[in-house]
Amino acid sequence: MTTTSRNWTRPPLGALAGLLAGYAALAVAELVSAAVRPEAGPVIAVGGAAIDRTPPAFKDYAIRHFGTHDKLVLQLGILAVLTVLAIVLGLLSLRHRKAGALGVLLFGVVGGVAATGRPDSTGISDALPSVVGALVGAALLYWLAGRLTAAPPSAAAGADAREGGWDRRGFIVAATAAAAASTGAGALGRTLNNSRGHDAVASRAAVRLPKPASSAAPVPKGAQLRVPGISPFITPNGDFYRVDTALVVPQVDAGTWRLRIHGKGVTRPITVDFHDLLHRDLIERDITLTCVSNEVGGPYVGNARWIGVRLADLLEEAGVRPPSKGGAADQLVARSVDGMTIGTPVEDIMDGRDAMLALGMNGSPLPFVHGFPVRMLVPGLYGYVSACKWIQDIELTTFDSYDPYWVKHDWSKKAPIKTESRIDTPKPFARPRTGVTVMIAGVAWAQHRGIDKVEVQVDDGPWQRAQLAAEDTTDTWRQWSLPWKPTPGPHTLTVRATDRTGRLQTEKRTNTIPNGASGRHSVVVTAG
Ligand SMILES: Nc1nc2c(c(=O)[nH]1)N[C@H]1C(S)=C(S)[C@@H](COP(=O)(O)O)O[C@H]1N2
Ligand SMILES: [Mo]
Repeated sequence: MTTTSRNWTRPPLGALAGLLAGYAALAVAELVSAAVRPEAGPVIAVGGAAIDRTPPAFKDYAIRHFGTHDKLVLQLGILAVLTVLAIVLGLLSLRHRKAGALGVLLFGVVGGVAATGRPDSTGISDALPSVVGALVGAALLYWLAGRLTAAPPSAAAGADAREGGWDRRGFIVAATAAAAASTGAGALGRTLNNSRGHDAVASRAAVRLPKPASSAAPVPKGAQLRVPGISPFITPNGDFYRVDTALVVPQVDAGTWRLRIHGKGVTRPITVDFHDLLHRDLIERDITLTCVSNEVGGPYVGNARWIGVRLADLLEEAGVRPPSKGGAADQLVARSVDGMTIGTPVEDIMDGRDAMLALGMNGSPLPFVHGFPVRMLVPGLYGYVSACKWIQDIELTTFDSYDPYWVKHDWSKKAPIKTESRIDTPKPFARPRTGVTVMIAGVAWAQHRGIDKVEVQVDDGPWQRAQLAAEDTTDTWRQWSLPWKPTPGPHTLTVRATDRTGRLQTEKRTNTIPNGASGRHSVVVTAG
């Protein structure tokens, strides 16, 4: 009787001990990370390390399928794995107390190594949250497992407790106390970590964007077609796609932010602060940004009105010359506060286009997720080779001597945006009414070259010229539309654009890796 009851209760209690130890470890780690850096917490560090090591194809898959939720999915996945491991270690500790505790320590070491190995790591102290958390978790597991295997102190325990052959009272007291203490530590850590962002939030709220010295012309009236379902010409900030490797959105205080420009061919290195930038001559420009991970027909493209400082002006002040004028550096490497590195051709930045350090997006300071306080933008280039968010350092170097982050991950060193077009409406599998005219409409882009023609094909019919919306600038996308009266049954609608260099959007399908997807967008609808 006694043995059955022990066999029945002990494994669940062992699992519970493991879970409590894991919970305590994470809670303590959260608290310690508040003293070190929030980004050094074990889940963030392991998640970040996972992102760094994910093969590009899989990362692309994750971005496509989870979109902006990819990071949430990753963190939930890590927590799920940790939960299983905690249970396993709890069960193990019933038989081998030391092994269970050592197992917890081992995961602390893994977390610590992950944290110090991240590109934004500030040193060995980044290992502390994981290691200290694991020490506490290991000690707790060792103690709890001891209660589960020890005979109860015969004087204090009643007959019931003795029957199971374990210290029921000691376990319950220790478990309850540990759960309460962990919750307290975790909550305190969370609060401290969250309060770190307060200065940054206040500094953003205080920003007043001055009137630009060079304003953008108003968006031409005809640039926005009145077609339901088409992407708005200007993408509101809240709808603008987000792609980056940051599990914790950097919250930079504009008041302490600095940007340094230095490196090869820089005769006068400069450091600017936010106030300096804000009070220079500002330009305002409409620029359509596109991610290299955007599939044909995909959502990772957006158009905004940006305000910033011409990057070429700053580079000239620093004494930089483009390679075509004898400059020594052909690559500009931008570094962000989260350790991202992005490499851009110096020639492109200095060839007269509106490459900028942007401070404003659609009339407000940059949102935190889009790079507050300052990001880079270069019309015509995919984001991963031009659009460094949370920028803090610019180094002039050469393509031969340095590979930035994405290039190390198998993407091309240089990547101009490919001519592309997308059908926004009708949506795939829509059911338009036979014989009733509907609008086929969408957007086309070939930044810095401009869109000259968009054509639509219904099934295997002739290519029909769509009506183009008014052009804002060659750096922005262009809307288009074509009325269509469907005949009954299924139809495939396909779109293709021609850019101002006369180049027709290729029908050849390529992957997003290494330098952007190509091919034509099709939508299948059925008229009934
Ligand atoms: N610091 C930092 N900047 C970054 C990235 C990043 O991961 N980290 N991703 C780049 C990529 S791949 C793109 S497409 C753009 C996306 O900018 P958005 O998120 O504002 O749309 O930012 C670029 N700048
Ligand atoms: Mo991107």
